[in-house]
Amino acid sequence: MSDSSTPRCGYVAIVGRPNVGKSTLLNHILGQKLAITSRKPQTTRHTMLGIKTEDAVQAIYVDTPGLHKDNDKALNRFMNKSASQALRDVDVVLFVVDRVRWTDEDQMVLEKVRFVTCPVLLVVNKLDRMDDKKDMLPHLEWLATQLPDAEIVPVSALHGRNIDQLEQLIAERLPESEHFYPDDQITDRSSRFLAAELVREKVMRQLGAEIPYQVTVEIEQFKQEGKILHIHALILVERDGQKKIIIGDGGERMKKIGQEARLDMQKLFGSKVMLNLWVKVKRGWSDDERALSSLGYNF
Ligand code: GDP
Ligand code: K
Ligand code: MG
Repeated sequence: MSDSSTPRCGYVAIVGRPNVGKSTLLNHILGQKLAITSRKPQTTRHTMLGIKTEDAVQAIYVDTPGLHKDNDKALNRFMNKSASQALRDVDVVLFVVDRVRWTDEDQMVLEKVRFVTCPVLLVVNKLDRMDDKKDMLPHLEWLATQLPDAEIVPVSALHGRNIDQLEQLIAERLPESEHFYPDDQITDRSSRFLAAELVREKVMRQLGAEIPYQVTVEIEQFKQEGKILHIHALILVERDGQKKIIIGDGGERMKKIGQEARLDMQKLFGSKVMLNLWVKVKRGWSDDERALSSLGYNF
C-alpha cells in the first residue's frame, strides 16, 4: 500500500505551441523566475528542467520550446527536435493550450500528443482573459473529443489560479520512485546559462516585432568576488542594424536591458551583481549548425 509518505518521482513534459504560457506556468509552479518569458514566440529555445520537491513528491518539469511550423532554419529545426524529444520517456504530459484560440501549431502538437502512452493533462491557460467568454465552452467540448482520455484543467499561469489543483493531479500520476535529484536542486542548468537567458529575455522584450529573433547571449565571465558577482555578457546579433537597435539612442536601450537583467540576476542568485554587456555582430549564427553548437545549442 502506498501512502503520502511513499516517495514519488517522475518527468513532466510541458508542451504546446509558442506563447500559450508554458514558461510562465513553470515559473509559477517553482515559485521562482527560472524560465524566461515574453510575448514573442521563440523566447524559449532550450529544453530546461525545473525540479520541484515537496515532501515525498519530486516532479521534474521539462520546459520546451514550442513546436514551430517553419523548419527551414537550423535554429528552428533544433527547437522542434527538442520539443518532440520531450514527449518521449516522460511520466506525465501537460499539453498547454489557450482558452479559446486554436491554430495550426496547436494542431501540430495535438497530432503528437495523441500518440503518447502516459497520462495527459490538458491545461487550458489564460483563464483570466474574459474577453471572449462565450467561445470557451464549445472550444473545451471540442478539445475533450480530441483527447478523450485527457483530464481538462483550466488555469491562469500568470495569476496562479488553479495551479495547486494542477500540481495535485500531477503528483497523483507520478510513479513511486526514489527522487532522482537532491531535494534542494531546482534545475539542471548552470547559473551561467540562467544568466545568459535573463539577458536574452530583456533583449526579446525590448525589441519590437519588426526585429527577427536573431539574438543570442554568451557569458564570458561569471565570477564571485567577495559579496559581488561579476558577470560579463556578450549579445550576438546577425546584422549591424540590429546592433544599433539594441544599443538604442545614446545607449538608452542597452542601459535598460542591463538594469533589468541585473535585478533579476540578484533575485535569482541571491547576491549583488555587477553586469557588463557588449553587443557584437556574428553573421549567420542562427543558420549554421556548427556555430549553434558552439553557442550551446546541442543537437
Ligand atoms: P511560452 O512561449 O508558451 O513559454 O509562453 P510564455 O510563458 O513565454 O508566455 C507568453 C505570454 O503569455 C507572456 O506575455 C505571458 O505573460 C503571457 N501569459 C502566460 N500565462 C498567462 C495567463 O495565465 N494569462 C495571461 N493573461 N497571460 C499569460
Ligand atoms: K513566448
Ligand atoms: Mg517558453
